[in-house]
Amino acid sequence: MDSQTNSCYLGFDFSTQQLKVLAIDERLEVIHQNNVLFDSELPEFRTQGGVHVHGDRLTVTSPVRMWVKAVDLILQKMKNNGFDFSNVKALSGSGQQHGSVYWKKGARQVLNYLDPEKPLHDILQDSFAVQDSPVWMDSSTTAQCHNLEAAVGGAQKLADITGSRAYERFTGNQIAKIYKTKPEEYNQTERISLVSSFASSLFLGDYAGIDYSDGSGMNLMDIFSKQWSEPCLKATAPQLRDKLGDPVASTAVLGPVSCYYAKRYGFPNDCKVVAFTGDNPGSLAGMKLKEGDIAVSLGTSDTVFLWIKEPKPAVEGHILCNPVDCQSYMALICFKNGSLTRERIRNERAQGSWELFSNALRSSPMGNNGNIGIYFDAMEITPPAVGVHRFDQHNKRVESFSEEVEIRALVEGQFLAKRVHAENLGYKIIPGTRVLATGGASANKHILQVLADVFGAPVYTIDVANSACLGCAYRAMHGLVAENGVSFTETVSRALPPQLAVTPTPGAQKVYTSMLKRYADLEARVLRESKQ
Ligand code: XUL
Repeated sequence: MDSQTNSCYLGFDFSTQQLKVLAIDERLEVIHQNNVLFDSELPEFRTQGGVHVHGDRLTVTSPVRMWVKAVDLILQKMKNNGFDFSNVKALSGSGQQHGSVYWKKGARQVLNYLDPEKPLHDILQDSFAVQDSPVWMDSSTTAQCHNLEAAVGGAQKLADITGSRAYERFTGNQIAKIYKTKPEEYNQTERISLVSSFASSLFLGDYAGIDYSDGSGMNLMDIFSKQWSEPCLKATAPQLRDKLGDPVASTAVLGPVSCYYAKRYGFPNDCKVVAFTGDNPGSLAGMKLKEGDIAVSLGTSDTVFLWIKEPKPAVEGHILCNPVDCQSYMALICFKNGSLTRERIRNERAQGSWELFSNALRSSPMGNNGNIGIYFDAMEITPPAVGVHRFDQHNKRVESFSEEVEIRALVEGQFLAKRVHAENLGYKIIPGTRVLATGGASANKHILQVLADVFGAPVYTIDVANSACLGCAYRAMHGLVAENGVSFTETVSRALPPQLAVTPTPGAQKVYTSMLKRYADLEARVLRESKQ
């Protein structure tokens, strides 16, 4: 084989519980996978699920040196498994979103001269001003969120700038808390990275810029100008612009890998580091989403990923810069009442049997004769309301539905909600739109049929195991040609396409266009009434 066919690309994922890596070859086939589990393989850091939950139950951190040591370990494991680093043309990666790393004054110098005789965790042991990095599970910054929204003129205003209203886990609010509670450490900080840009800094041997896409999860960046927002910086902490460095395009080649990796592991000297990004943006790349597509993950909570051209930020959901196309955006919407609610209705109305549940879907008509149900067993995120609400064809509240009507009302209601909230953020179904379904319930064709009918688009199923890693291996490959105008979609066109599961039933569009409007009005009514 010539060297061209041996070429490969690495994608890392610094997730909450583990560090993962995956290698693909030129044909986009996965040729190697490895991982390091934080709790069991790095027990000296005493994490549970990769984190420390502090006494107030709200503060959640991870030891930054654990992540550094995980890099030593994963590269060593790859080497022990005979992985040939000399074929790696480019690498990229992702990190859990929102987490922050505080590099101490002088750390850049240390990064620039990494001694290949030593492991990273020895070299960098004194390089952090804050040892315990706040992560996305932290929800201790409510005061900082109020302060930020007030400073810029309210929640919608903040969303108009940064793509999201203030969220406790978002990095700006975490930085504001560090500044308030650890002013000395803040002053000692030379550079603040996200988990993703911290990870790319390790490979680059220099501070790596925060990419536009993960940078959109900070409540600090103007997602339209792709620059830090002065009013947000000002409301957060002093000298923040210098500590953050300039944001970079998500597709950018940051430079060659540090010679540390060439000498210690045998990477080629010209192996490129492509900007790292957040894990959700990484997954969007791994799912090979295209303009107009929508990915629906049907799990404990249901998550929707969208590719959007003209976003309309709102006080619900998140708009992020798109990680594979700088002209576009992506949106993330989380619905709390997913499979637990589907299982409750299956247990109560279909004797616990998915078969009976599916039979009910098959034998009931599209549009459910005008009956609509909203099932928020737990306080919903999108929208923030709770309770079970049933309406008949005249929008009149009713106490109960028959078994068959209830089952269809639940599934239709869940999918109508997804479409309504996606469209609220600027999503448009276009010719060629695909719905990509993943997660437990995506195995049920009858549920997928309702999904196809409500969206009026074909539904494909995809396997998203390690999608963030895979997406970043694709991004590494794309980074090398992005400057020449080659699109990400073109780069991944050789990968296996998703499986077509179902197509919309004729007549579906007519039924659901009017139902969508009714659903939106009824949901707004539920929200209004719940606030009274
Ligand atoms: C997204 C979020 C999580 C983390 C998990 O806003 O907080 O999905 O990215 O790794």
